[in-house]
Amino acid sequence: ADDGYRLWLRYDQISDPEILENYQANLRTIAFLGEGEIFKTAENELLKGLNGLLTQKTQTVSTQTEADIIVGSIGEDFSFLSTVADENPDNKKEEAFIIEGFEGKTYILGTDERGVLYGVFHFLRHLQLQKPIEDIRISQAPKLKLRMLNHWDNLDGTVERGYAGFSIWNWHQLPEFIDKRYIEYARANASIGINATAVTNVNANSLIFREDYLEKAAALADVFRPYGIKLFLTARFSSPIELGKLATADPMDPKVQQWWKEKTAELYEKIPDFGGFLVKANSEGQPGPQEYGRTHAEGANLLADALAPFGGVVIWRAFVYSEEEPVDRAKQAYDEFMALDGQFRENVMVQVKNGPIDFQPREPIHPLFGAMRKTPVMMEFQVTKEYLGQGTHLVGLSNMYEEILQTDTYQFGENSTVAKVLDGSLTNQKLTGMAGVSNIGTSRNWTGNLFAQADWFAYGKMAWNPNSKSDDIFEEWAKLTFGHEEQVVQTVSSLLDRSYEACVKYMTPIGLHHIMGPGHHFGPGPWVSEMSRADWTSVYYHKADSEGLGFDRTVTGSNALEQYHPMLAAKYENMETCPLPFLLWFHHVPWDHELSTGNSLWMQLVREYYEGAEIVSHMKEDWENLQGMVDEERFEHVLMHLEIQEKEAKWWRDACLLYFQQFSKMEIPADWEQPE
Ligand code: GCW
Repeated sequence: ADDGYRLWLRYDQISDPEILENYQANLRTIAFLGEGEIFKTAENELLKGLNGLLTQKTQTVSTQTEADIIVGSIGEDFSFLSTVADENPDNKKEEAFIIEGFEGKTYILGTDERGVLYGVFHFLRHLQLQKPIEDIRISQAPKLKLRMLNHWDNLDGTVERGYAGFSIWNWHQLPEFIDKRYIEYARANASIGINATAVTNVNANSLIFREDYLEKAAALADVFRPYGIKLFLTARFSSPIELGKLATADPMDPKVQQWWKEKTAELYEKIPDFGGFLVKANSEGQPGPQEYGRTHAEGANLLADALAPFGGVVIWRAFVYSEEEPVDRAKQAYDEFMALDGQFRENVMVQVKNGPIDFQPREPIHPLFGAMRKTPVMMEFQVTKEYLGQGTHLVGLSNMYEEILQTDTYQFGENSTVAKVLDGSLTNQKLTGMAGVSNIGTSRNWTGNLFAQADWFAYGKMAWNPNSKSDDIFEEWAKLTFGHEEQVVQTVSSLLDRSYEACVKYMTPIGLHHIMGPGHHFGPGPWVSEMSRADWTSVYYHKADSEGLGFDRTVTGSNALEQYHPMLAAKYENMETCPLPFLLWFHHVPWDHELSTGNSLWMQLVREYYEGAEIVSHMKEDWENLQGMVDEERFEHVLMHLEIQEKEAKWWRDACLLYFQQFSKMEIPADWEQPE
């Protein structure tokens, strides 16, 4: 047993004897026609994978004629393959691959080394999934260029909002000691197409730029490079003061500009393929250009100018909110950034969280998607689950990713989904990308909660192709992780599929948000807290009173709605027609108001809280039925978490309903029909 350490890369022998026999006969020899560090990784991975999946040892041969599998570059030599010959534009993009069966041989070809590596991992998955290889014909290119993880890992080993133990980066022992985990980490990421990582927290420490730390970072970059992964670091805006001993960090000060130029040059000397800086500035107390009366654009451009000669990029986060009491925190990022569109250098990307508040179980899309169009806008998704049960609850995030990515922004006419905005096709952006806040830690299975591995996997898939379907991802992950037994696959997929909606219902149904306990953000806390700032207490967000519940963001309230395209705003602006999942996000609704379901708001709230908790009980029962079909270790691991989740879903339900009942003064009828 490995406690789940192997993730989805479990190359155990193919279980179906017929399929195994077929693979054995057709995959005996490989010709590797290429070279380079990443190509070599692809070679090793393919051999390692095949030697696990098959009983025979795969032989390497030097000529195509002798080979069953040919690994190389897409090019004219292979124009006899339909995937090469056809005018598929994807075949010319960077990092693309094709896999095709032709006259008894299998071809795995890439446009570049990374493409080959991704093709190899895809092919191995194809075999793990026990799919036929005869007529295999796959052609893929990533839709987004930067597919990135953001670690909120501090240099002292703690992880902000991390629920899987401590940071896997052992800064103390780097650069000499290279933990095997770093390699396994790079490999797991490469297997799902992730090509960049920022290893330090956005609440950054300027120490990372000290020479000894740069050596440590360079050692990590060396480990990641053969897997096609670029290293990024987070930059603390005040570093010139803290590290450079300058009196200011003002972006207009020539000494400050010089400091960043020199620091960046030093970085590239140590890490020639360094990706760039990820920055959180003027948000939650972090230093930034506004302290000097400068804008986000002026701050970002300072770093962009330092990086430009080396081809690096600045990723500037739009997650900002001020210390002053805001009218509506949901509006601030749009207000600050829209005015700056067009003022950023070419090598700046703005990274926007999926929703306008902060990684809530469910949020409408962030209004900046599609609105900001002269600047490349990047998605920031959460993979860790700060407000979604953290390391304890089973909540498949893929459905949330899909819901957001498939939402229509209407910014370029109908069907301009967030996915299309991100891939640059609507905005003509050259830089495109997605970031996921990592859920990885020192826990033996990487993510603490075993099912959280599925979120890491799904994130990679969505970054590769934002039009991916969660249902496919769930089934694939289930098979790769737990094998092919039908009931197991069905149950695992269905747990992932039902869990997101269940969580939204037992935590924040009908558009409620940010009613978690203050600070830790785990359990329920809709009541007034002792926190000093108005927007740090839940009552700010739910606005419960004797009249009703919900945050009025229409014209009669904060009018955050006006930040959306009028066609999207029109969907939400009317209380009668606003989709239920967003009703209390945009409206203050009277308790006895009759909703489209025929229930009063109060009864709908009761129903959804009960339904959410009920689904978790069913999930637990379904899992229990797998006893004996899943190895005991993982079976117990998941069961214990589900038991906690069942208890806590009821805690959420009861705490929130009892709290809101003080305002609604309405009963839960004794004879009401509880959801099944
Ligand atoms: O959700 C909030 C978290 C902070 C986090 C911040 C951010 C890294 O509570 O812990 O800080 O978001 O995204 O910057």
